[in-house]
Amino acid sequence: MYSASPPPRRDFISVTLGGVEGGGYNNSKAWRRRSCLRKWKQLSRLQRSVILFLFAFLAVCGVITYANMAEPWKSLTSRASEEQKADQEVPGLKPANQAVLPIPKKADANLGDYPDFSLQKPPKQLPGRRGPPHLQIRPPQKDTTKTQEEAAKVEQEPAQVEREHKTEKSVIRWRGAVIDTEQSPEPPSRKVKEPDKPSPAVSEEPKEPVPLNERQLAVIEAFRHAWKAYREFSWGHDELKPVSKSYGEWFGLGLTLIDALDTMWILGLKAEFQEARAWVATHLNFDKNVDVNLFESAIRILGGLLSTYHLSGDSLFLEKAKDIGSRLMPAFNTPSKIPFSDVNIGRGTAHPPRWTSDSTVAEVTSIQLEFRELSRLTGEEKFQNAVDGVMKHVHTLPGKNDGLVPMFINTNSGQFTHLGVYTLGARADSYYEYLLKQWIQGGKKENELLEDYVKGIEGVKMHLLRKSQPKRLTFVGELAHGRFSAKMDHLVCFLPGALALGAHNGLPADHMDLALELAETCYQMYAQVETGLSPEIVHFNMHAQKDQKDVEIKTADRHNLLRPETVESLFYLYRFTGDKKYQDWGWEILESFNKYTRVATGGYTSINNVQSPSNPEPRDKMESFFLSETLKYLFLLFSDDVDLINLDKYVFNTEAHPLPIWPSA
Ligand code: DMJ
Repeated sequence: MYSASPPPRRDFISVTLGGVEGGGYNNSKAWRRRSCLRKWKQLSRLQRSVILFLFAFLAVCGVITYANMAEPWKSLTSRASEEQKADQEVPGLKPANQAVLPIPKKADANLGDYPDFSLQKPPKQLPGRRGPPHLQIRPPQKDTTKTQEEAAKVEQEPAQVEREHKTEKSVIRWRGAVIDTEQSPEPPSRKVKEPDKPSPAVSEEPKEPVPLNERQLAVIEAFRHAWKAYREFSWGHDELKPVSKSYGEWFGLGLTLIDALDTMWILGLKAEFQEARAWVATHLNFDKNVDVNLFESAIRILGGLLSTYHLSGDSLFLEKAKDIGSRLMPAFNTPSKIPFSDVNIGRGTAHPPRWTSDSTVAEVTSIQLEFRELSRLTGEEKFQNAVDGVMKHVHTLPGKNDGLVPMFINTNSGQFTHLGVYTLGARADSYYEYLLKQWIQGGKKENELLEDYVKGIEGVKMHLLRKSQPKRLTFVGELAHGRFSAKMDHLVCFLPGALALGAHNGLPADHMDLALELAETCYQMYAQVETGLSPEIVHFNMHAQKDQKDVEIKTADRHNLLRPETVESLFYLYRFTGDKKYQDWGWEILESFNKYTRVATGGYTSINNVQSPSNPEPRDKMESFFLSETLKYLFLLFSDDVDLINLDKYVFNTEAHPLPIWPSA
C-alpha cells in the first residue's frame, strides 16, 4: 500500500575532502617527482643510456602491435563486403546452383522493357460493373487500418521502399535488369558459370516492350484491388478474408504472398514485388512446428519460390525453396515410399490424415515438377529420386482402367485403394496433367510418362466422354463401379489446356480437337449460369427436354471459389490457335468476377451461390490461387506476346508457376 506521509528524514555524514585536495595529494606528487629526478641524476651515463634504449624499444614494439591489431578490423570490413556478395549466392548449395542463375543482359536501362504499373493510378472502373448490394461496401474515407509495420512501409515513397531493400544486401533483377546498383557489376553467377553444369533457367531476353491493352490493364487493376486488401488486412498471413477485413491461416506461411510473387513479376508490379520480397527475406521462416500438406506446399510454396527465382534471378528465392523442399522430404519416409499427405516442417515428422493411411493419387503424383527442378538447381538428387520413385511405382501399378487411375493410394502397401471410381476431377486431375508436363519439362525423353499420359487420355475417351443436350457439348463425366455419372468438376477444365499443350508438343491431332470441344464446354459452364460464373460442380443434361440447359446445378455444388481452370485452358487455346473468341470468353469471365465477387473495400471473395445475381452470398475468403493462377492466366490470355512466358521455354506447374523446360543435354 502507498503511504501518503513523506519519507522519514535521514541524517547523512558529510565528508569534506578539502584537506586531501588542498594539500596532501599535490604535496606528495611534487615530492615523488623531486625524488625521481634525484635518483635519475645519481645514475651513471651507461645506466641512463640502457634505460632510454629500453623505453625506445618498448615504444617501437607498441606501434607495431597497434598496427597488427588494427589489421583484423580492416579485413573484417572487406570480409563484410565479401559476405555481402556471397549473400547473393545460396549458402550450402553446390556451385551448380550459382551457374544456373539467369544473367542480366543489360543494366538498369532494361527497366524500361515493361512498364511499371505499380506507380500508376489504377485505371478507371470499367463501365457497367456493379456488384450486388452487399458487395458494394464503400471504401473508408481514410485508411486507418494499417497497423502493421509492413503496411506502413508501403505508404512510403516507392523509392524509399526500394532504398530499404537495398540495405538487405540483395540483388533484384527486374526482367533481366539489375535493380540494385550496389551489387558488384558482375553478378556472382557469372563468375562461377561453368559450361558443363546443368543449364540455366530460361533468362528472358531483353526485347521491345509490348504495349499493354485495355484488358490486361483491367487485370492489373483487379490484382491491385485484391493486393491492396491483402496488404491491409492479412499481410504475411495465408488468406485474405475480404468481407470481414481479416485473414485466415492454413499453414501460417504467408501462402497468398508467396503464391502471388511471380504474378506480380509478370504483371510488372515492381514496388509490390519488392515489398513482398522484403517480407520473404525478413519474415518467411519455415522452422515452425506446423503441419502442412505436402502437395499444397509443393505446388504453391516450392513452385512459387522456384518460378520467382527463375524470373527474377534472385537467389533468396532459391535458398527458401531449398529450405522448404528439404523440410518436406520426411513425407517420403513410408514403407512404400509413397509420401504421406502431411509433414511437420519444424519437427521433421510426417503422417497421413487422421482417418486413413491413404494418400490422394493426384497429390502424390503432382509434386514432381517442383522437386525435379529443385534437384536440377541444387545438384542434390534426393529430391528428384524421391518423386521419380513415385512415378515409376505408379507406372507399374495394377488397378488402372485403360490408363485411368483410382483416387487413393496406400502409403504402407503402395497399392491403389477404393478401386473402381474414375474421375478427371478432384483427387485425380493433376496426375494426368503432370504426366504430360514432366515429359515436357524433361525434354520429351521420359517415355513412361508419355505412355501413361496417352493411355490416360485414351481411357478418358473410352469411358468418360459424353455429349450433353441440347447443345451437344462434349463433357468429361465420372465412372463409379461401371456406372457413368454426368458430373463434371470445374477442376476438370484444366484438361482442354493440357490437351492443347500436348498437341502443340507433337501428340495426336485429335487431342487438339478434343481440347477445342472441352474448352467450349467449360465456357458454357459459365455462360449458362445466372451470374456468368461456373459452379464448383455441374451435372450435364443428357436427355433432350424442352427449355432445358446443358448445365444443371445441385444446391450443394453452386459455389464458386475463384478457380482458374477454365481461364487457364482459354489461355492455352488462344496461344495455340490465335482465335480471339477465347480472349472474349475470358473477358466475360473477368467481368463476372468483378461483378459478383469483388468486394468494394478491396479483395475478391468466393461465393456460395452462382445462381443468385442479387445475392451470391460472399464466403469471405480469397483463395491464394486467385492471384497465383486466375489473374495470371487472364493476363496472359489477353496478351498477344507469345514470348511473355513462352510455352516452348516454360511449363506451368499446377498452381500456374512457370518452371523452365530443361534444355536438352
Ligand atoms: C490449385 O491449387 C491448383 O490448380 C490445383 O491443381 C487444383 N486446385 C487449385 C485451383 O483450383
